[in-house]
Amino acid sequence: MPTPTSSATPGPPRHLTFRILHADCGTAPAIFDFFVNDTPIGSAASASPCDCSTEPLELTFSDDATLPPSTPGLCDVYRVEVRGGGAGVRIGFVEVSVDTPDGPLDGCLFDGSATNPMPTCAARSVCDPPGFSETVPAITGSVCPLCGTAAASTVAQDLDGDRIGNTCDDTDAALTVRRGSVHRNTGRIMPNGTITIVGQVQLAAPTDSLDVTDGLLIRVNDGFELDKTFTFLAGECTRHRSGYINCKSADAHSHAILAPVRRGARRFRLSLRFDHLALMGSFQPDLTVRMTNDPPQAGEGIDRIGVVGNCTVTPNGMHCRALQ
Ligand SMILES: [Ca+2]
Ligand SMILES: [Ca+2]
Repeated sequence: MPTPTSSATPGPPRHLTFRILHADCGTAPAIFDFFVNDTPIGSAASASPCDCSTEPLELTFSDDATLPPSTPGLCDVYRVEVRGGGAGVRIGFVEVSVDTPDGPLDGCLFDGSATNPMPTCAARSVCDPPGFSETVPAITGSVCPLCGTAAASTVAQDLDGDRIGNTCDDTDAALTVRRGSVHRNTGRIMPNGTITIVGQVQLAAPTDSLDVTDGLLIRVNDGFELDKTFTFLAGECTRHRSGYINCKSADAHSHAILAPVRRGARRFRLSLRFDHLALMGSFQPDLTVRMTNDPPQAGEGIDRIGVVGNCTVTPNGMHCRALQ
């Protein structure tokens, strides 16, 4: 599993370039203030008129005296504030490009609106889709080092904001486990152990999604020796237009369903069932469920974790149910 390579020794500042596609329709030129990890690094006045500009304001910061030191392995948080609450300023996109020892890293912090699920900061005019937003007082986002073989993503690089990038973080978001049951194998010929989980997944950010194109990984642990990992391969998960996701292993022994609470909702009912399992031994609280997608590799993907306590241990299994 990839691990963050954070260290207490600060590294040299990372040089960076902000690009702000905007139109200034105020009575006086807007002033932008720039920050790295809450440290102010400079300001600039808007030079864009109130039209469908295609030329972003571009500012490079490379003065080691004003940039804060970087921490190897950790994300940096970039913020641009528009003085006066952003009145009269139409923001098309805000992109930041960062020079790191491993090469340039880009982040598209904003593109059209704060709820755009797919910001790309592609070259365009302020007026072209996905358009612009007015009266945006501040825009914030992270740019993170990568772990493993992960490909650079321009968006939502640190879902939980702990400054460990999604590809290095083994806990990116939470899921809720409402009920969980495990039964050990009692079959003499065919294994008949089972694990069933019922819970909920709430997407963690506007850019968060349940992309199961590459499959889905589920890991279930108890407080003792139970540690089972189930992998749904690419093609074993189907996503319907309503947002409903259905995964089924080729041997039909593993099932996962993520059903939006209503069409297009960002909250999903999770149900998992794994059967024909040769589970041995006894079980102990608590029951922990980890779900990883995009890609379905623990650590590198989006890892959502949930725990249920309040368990009853029986001779052949354990049943857990959230108290509320
Ligand atoms: Ca993180
Ligand atoms: Ca992760």
